[in-house]
Amino acid sequence: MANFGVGESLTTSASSMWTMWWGLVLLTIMSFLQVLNASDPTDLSRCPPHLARTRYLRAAHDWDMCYEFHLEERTWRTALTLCGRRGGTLVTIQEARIQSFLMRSLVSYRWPRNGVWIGATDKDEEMKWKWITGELVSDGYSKWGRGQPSCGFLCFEDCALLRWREGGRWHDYRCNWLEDYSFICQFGELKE
Ligand SMILES: [Ca+2]
Repeated sequence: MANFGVGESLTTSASSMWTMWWGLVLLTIMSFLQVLNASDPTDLSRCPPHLARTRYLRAAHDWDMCYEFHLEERTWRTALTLCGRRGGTLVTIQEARIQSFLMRSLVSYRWPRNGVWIGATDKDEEMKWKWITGELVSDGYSKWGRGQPSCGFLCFEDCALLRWREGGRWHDYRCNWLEDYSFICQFGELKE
């Protein structure tokens, strides 16, 4: 009888170990899927509803932003206005992870344009570059190309352009005059 009791409890503990093991496997798979989902740029569920759900819209859930990539080429000022009309703004890149996200996206699109307008300008005060959301570029991340930005003769170049085939380095360009490039708008993700 005693032996039977031991055998039974052994069987019970083996099956509960088995259950635990499967439980762990399941938990691991679920948390892995959760991580995948949390970083999935094609999950557009929290992007503002008026934005078209095309492959040119991507979401960065880690910092709650949606990015709309525009192939059409405009001046910096027009691009700024177009983003604003849609309730967003030209993209701001205050952190390295934002630059990496944008670069990964441009690579995945095989973006056919080299120049992409970003939302930095020194039009208010020469060589004092600011994001259009107000922060000074010099206070945070930046990725200027060699010798950029510059203020040569008359300092006409007041707007920032990302050249993605140059490792995503930034250059200063004229905001308005015969300078048409693609651009990226950004929009805050809606709260869950
Ligand atoms: Ca300037």
